[in-house]
Amino acid sequence: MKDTKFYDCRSCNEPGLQVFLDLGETPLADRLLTEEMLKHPEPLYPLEVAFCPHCSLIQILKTVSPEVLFCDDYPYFSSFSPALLKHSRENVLDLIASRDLNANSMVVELASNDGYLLRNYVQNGIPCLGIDPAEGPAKEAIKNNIPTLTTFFDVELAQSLRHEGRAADVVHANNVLAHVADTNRFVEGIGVLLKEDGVAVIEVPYVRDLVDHCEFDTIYHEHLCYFSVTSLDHLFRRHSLYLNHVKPLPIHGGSLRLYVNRYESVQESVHSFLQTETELETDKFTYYYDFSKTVVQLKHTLRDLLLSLRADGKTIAAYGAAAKGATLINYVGIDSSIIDFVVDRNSHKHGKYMPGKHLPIYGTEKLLQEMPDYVLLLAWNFAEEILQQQDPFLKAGGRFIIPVPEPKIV
Ligand code: DWN
Repeated sequence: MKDTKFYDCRSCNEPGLQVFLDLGETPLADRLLTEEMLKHPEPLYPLEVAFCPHCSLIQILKTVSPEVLFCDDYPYFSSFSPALLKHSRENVLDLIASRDLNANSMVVELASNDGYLLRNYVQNGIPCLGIDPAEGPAKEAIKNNIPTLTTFFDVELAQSLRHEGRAADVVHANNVLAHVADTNRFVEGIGVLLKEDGVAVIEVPYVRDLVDHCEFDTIYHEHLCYFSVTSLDHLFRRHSLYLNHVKPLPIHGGSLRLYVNRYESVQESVHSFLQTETELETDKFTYYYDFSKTVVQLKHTLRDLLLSLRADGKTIAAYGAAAKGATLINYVGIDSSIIDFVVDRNSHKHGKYMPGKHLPIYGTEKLLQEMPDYVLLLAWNFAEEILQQQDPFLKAGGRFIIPVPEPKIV
């Protein structure tokens, strides 16, 4: 087993992390390349995944600096997904009603991206503030009149907001808790920002879904942690915060919506998740070691399928210049000898190249133009929406390959 003595757990700070999966030296998943960048060496970083025997947190060993990861040309804009927009709107409308939010309320979103969620508060006249360090998405939010600070969230910012009288009735933090280099300080900051009776509504990918559906491609350097309810409960209690309710969600391949308060009132939903995780032994190394064997098997099965299709003279493209897609093509070894091009609706990604394998990225209209025989769906988490959208391509005889939990042609 790898020597991890230079790494302590990101949550409990205990030593003794146990590596169960090594995805190899990997490029940054959202560092899409321009023509100019292709002329220079591409930085690669180790991508080893470990289990903490003390608090059960799954985490990667390597920390790539946030300034490098969420740089000014960070390409991810949440609003390119209608399903995500609908999901977020429903969440906001539910909170406005259930917490009687009004013009005297304050809502803060951490990692507010392009205003995909806060737009719903602005439309309902509820004061809100977005915080996101990525310049591109933040600029888009500000352009759409969503108050946004283009910076990282930390305890100091939480304290200054509180002193300015902007303590929050609701703090949203979707797909960011796993991303922060200092997990404990981030959670501490949430506690500072929250009003006494406020609620933090946090969405994170659920590590059980990652294991159950072999979603190994959701492992990349932006995602430092992979949470179970057990590990989350430890994390929040360490900062006198309480995970009082948990709601499973289908978004992003399976996530949890966490309701966290400064007071303890733990509901049955949390007890149920904790009980199930104990029964499944998600607090044991073997649960994750067994998963790693499934990942290796999937790598070979998918690669063999693609190679056999190519050997039969078939043409293959890919859909979704997603971060997860970068992990998948680099770990499985899918290069331009297999995939001719990638398409994506996000125009910020057009004309660029995928990390590592440098596959060119075009608009989705290219599918009907080129009519590849097969399309590898790298954004499989939006399969329903994308297959519906690509019905003309399917009707013209095109087929999609959904790569996880095991390769399936539809
Ligand atoms: O945690 C993160 C997740 C939430 O989003 C971020 N660190 C980075 C990002 O990961 P991802 O790029 O794997 O996320 P998505 O949302 O699964 O990426 C989907 C890609 O597919 C985007 O580039 C948009 C594109 N897309 C498309 O071309 N047509 C998406 C939909 C729904 C579509 O219809």
